[in-house]
Amino acid sequence: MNADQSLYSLLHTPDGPPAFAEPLHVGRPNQGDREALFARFTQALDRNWLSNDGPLVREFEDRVAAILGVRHCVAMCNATVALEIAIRALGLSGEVIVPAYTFVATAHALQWQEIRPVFCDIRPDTHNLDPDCVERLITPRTTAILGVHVWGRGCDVDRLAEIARRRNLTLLFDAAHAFGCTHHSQPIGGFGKAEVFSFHATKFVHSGEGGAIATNDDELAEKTRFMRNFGFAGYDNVRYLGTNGKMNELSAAMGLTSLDKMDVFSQGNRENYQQYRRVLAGLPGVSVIDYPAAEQHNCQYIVLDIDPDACPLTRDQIVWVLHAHRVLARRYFFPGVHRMEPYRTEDPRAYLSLPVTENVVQRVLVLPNGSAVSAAAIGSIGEIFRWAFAHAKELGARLPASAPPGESFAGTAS
Ligand code: T4K
Repeated sequence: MNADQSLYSLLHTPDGPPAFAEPLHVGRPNQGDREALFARFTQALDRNWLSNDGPLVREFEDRVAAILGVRHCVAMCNATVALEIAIRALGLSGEVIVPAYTFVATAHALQWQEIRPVFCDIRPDTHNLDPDCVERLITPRTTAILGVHVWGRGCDVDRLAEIARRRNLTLLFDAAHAFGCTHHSQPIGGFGKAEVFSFHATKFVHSGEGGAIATNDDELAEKTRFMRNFGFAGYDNVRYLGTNGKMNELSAAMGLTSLDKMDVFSQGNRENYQQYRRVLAGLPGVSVIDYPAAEQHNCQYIVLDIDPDACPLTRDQIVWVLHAHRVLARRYFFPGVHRMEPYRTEDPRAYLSLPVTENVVQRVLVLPNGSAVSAAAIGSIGEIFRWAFAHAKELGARLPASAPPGESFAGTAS
């Protein structure tokens, strides 16, 4: 859908240009100290050792394991490959229960290995797996439950662990969002058989591209170390089917430099989170999801819940307005993994058993956060919201109620 010029002048407050000269992205990397980064690059270059279990990767693993309070951290090239390796090393097969409300990589890591992801509904208050639904989906082919700590808020770990124990299933977690977060005051990382983290550029702590398996299981750690290196257990000795999942030294340098600033990033994120709550307070139908006060949290994601019964604009109309101002808000994880290929073709009726997921994907809006986002920028975003809500009648009549797909959407607005 193309919006005409007058529509865009209508969107710009107050009749002026977009609020931001440059796009404000969800997922701009948190930047660590450049001198420290370049010093580590120099070390790696001086050593002439750039990959294959190098000293910076080892240091990164040791520091991550210490932060998570686990026996082992096995660093990988990204979280998707780390998930694939964990799934294979754990010997999963048949069916694995996963949320449909997640980034598509969670399901792909299973399907890639011809394991069927069985999509499970979530709880509206946590956006995480609903244990009652999990229980209903178990069949004789089920081998595991793969929970996702969405937005870094812990799954109902206790109930999932109880179900897994009682039904003899493996429990593992996709903790891509949850580095630096606790659940019941324990660091996320030590739950289930293994937890997988992402250190992608958009994550709270990042190594450009990167991921890791955290586990307290010695055997699993050893096996996944071999598997990330083609299965080699020394020269000429291949012990397992393997792949190339290695983290390289330059990524580890970036990861270590990011870890150095972890506390600064989380403090900045938390201040931004509180600032967002202040500037959006009182807008009808708009709430910023809570992070439990009793837990540590990285606050990397600013997640809005837009209540269609109370908000004068649809969630997607708000996206139109924000994109027109170059605030590239995201509808994570629209439209739900069950509506993406190949899953949609395999089970076109999956949505019927996912009512909460179906509802949540229509309501969620993620706003920019991280060290690239200033308090002043958040103030301007608040003004855009207030202006749009004050003109909701006119905007609501002119803007399409739903958004066109990603590419053209972002393209039109920039
Ligand atoms: N499980 C879960 C639950 C996950 O959320 C993810 C990844 C994974 C598993 C897999 O982890 P990895 O294999 O990636 O380690 C982004 C991230 O790429 C993805 O890592 C993340 N989750 C997901 C939630 O968000 P996209 O496709 O939505 O956005 P992307 O990568 O195009 O980046 C978003 C925006 O960030 C860009 O529009 C611009 C900005 N950006 C991005 C990069 C990479 C920058 O400004 N600079 C940059 O360097 O997936």
